[in-house]
Amino acid sequence: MQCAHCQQKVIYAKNRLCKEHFLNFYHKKVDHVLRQVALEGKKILVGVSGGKDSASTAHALLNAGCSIELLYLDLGITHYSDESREAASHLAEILGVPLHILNFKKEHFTITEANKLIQCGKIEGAICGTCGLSKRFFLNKFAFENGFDYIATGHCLDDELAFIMINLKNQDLLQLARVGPTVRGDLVNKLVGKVKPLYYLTEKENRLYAVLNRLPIHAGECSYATNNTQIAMKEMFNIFEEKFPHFKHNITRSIRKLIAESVKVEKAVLTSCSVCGYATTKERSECLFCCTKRRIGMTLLEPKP
Ligand code: Q46
Ligand code: ZN
Ligand code: ZN
Repeated sequence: MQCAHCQQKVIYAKNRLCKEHFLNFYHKKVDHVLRQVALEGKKILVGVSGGKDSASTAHALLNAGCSIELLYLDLGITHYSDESREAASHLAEILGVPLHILNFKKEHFTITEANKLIQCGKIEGAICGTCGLSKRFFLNKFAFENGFDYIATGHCLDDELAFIMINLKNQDLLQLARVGPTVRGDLVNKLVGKVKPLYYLTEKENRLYAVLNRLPIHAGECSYATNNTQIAMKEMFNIFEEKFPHFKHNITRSIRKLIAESVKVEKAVLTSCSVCGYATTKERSECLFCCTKRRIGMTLLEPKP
């Protein structure tokens, strides 16, 4: 099949694009997000996981002329963390940018330790919730302490749609106010601004971008992914997308419009956590992360029967 714009062979069938036109299409989608934030001359921290989405984020930001450094969070998940850390190191080498590594084992608890406590009923919650909370906390803390202006993550259209659907399922309309490609920083409350450069791109497009640019990626999955609601939802959306092209894009756009028109959210009043000094809501003197850390810490110290 021939490209819709030139004589070259198609490599992306959905939009009938050759390699060159696919890369143009991809960079335009990234530019669309970057135009919404002024990143020129700003110091950007990219959270990398060793996977295709964050690797593509780092590459696309460099291509757009941004100044980036990478942060890899070592979650301490047996095998998975070692292999993904290697991919992240290789990526930093290829891109020629600094890589920082923050080890959960040194900071508090590993995700493997937390999961054991959840499995035997010593602490409540789902492991992916604890993992996500810890990742967000450390990404922000590291960026704030090291003077970064923005945090960039590999969140893409699939993540956004899954986030929307989970909150609709849970009837948590207030959470829906968090959708969108950028979040403004609030340095008084030690919150660094966030940007999702791949917001308008799908995981499939990110995988193709990573392959075309020969980016080192770790394709293995975390051993706890089978319990991840987001991943289960994404698999269903892929079936819809196959049957109804642009399903993900159109549904996300429609829901964002509905949210903008109907969900009125009062901005939460923030204050400092009494333990770590980072942001928490005025109703909760200890932030959610410190509360989780304290519960896990207390459980680990409990004497064995
Ligand atoms: S790393 Fe962490 Fe994921 Fe593993 S424990 Fe769940 S959230 S599945 S993207
Ligand atoms: Zn072409
Ligand atoms: Zn705290």
